[in-house]
Amino acid sequence: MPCHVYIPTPLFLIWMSLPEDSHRRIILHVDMDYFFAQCEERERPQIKGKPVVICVYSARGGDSGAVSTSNYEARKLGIKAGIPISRAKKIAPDAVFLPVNMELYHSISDEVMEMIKNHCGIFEQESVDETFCDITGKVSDFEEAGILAQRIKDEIRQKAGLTCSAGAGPNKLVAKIASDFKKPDGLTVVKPGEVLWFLEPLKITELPGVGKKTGDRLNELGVKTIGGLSKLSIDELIREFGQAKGIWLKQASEGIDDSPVVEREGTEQIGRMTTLKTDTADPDVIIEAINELSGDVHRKLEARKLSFKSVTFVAISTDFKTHTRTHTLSAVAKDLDTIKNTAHVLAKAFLDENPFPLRRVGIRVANLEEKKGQRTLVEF
Ligand code: DGT
Ligand code: CA
Ligand code: CA
Repeated sequence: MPCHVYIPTPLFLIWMSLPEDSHRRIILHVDMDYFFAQCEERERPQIKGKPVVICVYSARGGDSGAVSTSNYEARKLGIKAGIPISRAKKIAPDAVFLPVNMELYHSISDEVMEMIKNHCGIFEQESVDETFCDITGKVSDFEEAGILAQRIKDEIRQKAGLTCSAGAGPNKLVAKIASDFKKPDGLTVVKPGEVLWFLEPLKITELPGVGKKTGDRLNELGVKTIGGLSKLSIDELIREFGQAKGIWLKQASEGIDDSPVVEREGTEQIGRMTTLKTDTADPDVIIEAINELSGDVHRKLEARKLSFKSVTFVAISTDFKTHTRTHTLSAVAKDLDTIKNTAHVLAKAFLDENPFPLRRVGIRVANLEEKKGQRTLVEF
């Protein structure tokens, strides 16, 4: 027969529970809003307010291909990632349709990720527009996590002119779901004690890793929400989905996730771009811009103790077309002069061939390695 006896918690028990608390993590996830489309809006302010659709055209020509993403004006009309371009054009013939420009999105991504990284402890970029940060060592509680997240959002808005959505939680799983909770321009902080309450009403497909197949099977079992999923027994889940997935689903439904935020070294490239004060084909103006950009890129390399093996000059002409010229060195290098001099040669060669005005220029270094290169000579 169970008997309930009130036992006041002795002080030493509260003290004993502290070491466990100190293992608590505070994880932040930042995801840029309608990223490709927002980058295009920043580049062309005149299209803001209109539906904007970013298209991946297939090799078949015409309008064959799919929508990569769209801004919120286009989403309201039903134009979403993955639908055929031809369908999007039927829905909104007057929308702004643009081809993907990865060069632009990567350079803006570098710009934003650098800002976030400067605020974070451990930083793990997950894709072109999102990142995890372990900020346990940077803030003392979830209140402060919210303040830090707001500061990062403000900086991205002021310096890059872009909005993003952020989520903070006790692990990566909860932080990621939280960043998606209010979009666009959202900020959601989920404290450890609120995790179950937060997850309970959400659709199972909100769990990253639950795709259509698992979602459909769970629906057949009568499960629609994460709360509903948490009520299935571990045995039932293992029977349905196998050992590994069954255990994962059980834990995820309870907001449990121990995966660490892991710094990824040697991201493939580091780049910087700038918009020229006026559209120009003047080599002197372009060389001056290159010198400034090279300095920025070099500082980023130094900060991460990386060397590089290739240098790219990027030019965006007034018709928004992106042109690139790359040179691969015969050995890794790490110095500013190699970046600058290589970029000068590439830019001059490009301008000789293409004497039209440029709107934006950029520098990118790639094939990054942990620093060991000593070369200072430019080789062509
Ligand atoms: P959001 O985060 O809901 O405000 O909107 P997005 O557009 O940022 O969506 P997200 O975070 O899933 O994806 C980031 C970028 O990745 C997006 O701007 C375009 C690209 N992307 C997303 N889904 C697809 C897709 O199905 N196909 C292609 N080609 N690109 C995609
Ligand atoms: Ca996004
Ligand atoms: Ca994303």
